[in-house]
Amino acid sequence: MQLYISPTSPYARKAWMVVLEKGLQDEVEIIPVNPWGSPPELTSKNPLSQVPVLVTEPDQAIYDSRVICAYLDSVRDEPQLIPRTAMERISVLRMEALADGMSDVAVGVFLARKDNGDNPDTPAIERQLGKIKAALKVMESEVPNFEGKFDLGTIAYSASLSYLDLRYGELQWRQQVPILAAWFETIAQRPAMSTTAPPA
Ligand SMILES: N[C@@H](CCC(=O)N[C@@H](CS)C(=O)NCC(=O)O)C(=O)O
Repeated sequence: MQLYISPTSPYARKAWMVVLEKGLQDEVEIIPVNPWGSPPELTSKNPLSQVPVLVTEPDQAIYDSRVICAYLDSVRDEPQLIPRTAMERISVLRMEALADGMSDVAVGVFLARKDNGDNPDTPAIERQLGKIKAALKVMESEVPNFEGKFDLGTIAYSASLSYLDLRYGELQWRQQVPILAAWFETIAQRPAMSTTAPPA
């Protein structure tokens, strides 16, 4: 299999972390591309020109990151990153939705600020930034439930928080949510986190 990624994409990082946590690294080749340049090798597989894309067979490409993670979790049983029982499964998928939603906002604001040049943030951008703060608070309130758990929900939280470190240093998110920050420090020690870190 081949996983097309961009080193800065939080969605691609989530999928790559799942590859590593599932022990599939020898079966998945990681291929970096620049999705913003709409390279034919990517658009031929995903008309949206977005990463990640997982190619499972010569003519079989899977996207987006949620579908890829669900597929990878089904390739082998252990470790189970998406629980099989209904309510636990929904809880993990809801965490993934919150993390991806925070990434959607963060990536969107990063692009909007580029368009906005040196002008102050517009009210629309400020509203979006408020969503990041609200999402962080919800994530923090859930830390007591994690109890050493490492599943697709916590992988998704890790990937999205790492994107804040990459693009939003000025937000100083750790100061707003110290319990979440302390949890994240323990997660940051995992090899899947260091292997997928974007180049400095
Ligand atoms: N919902 C998608 C979002 C993927 C996404 O937005 N990827 C960005 C990189 S962070 C991308 O490839 N953007 C290029 C573009 O939209 O042209 C997923 O979860 O995979």
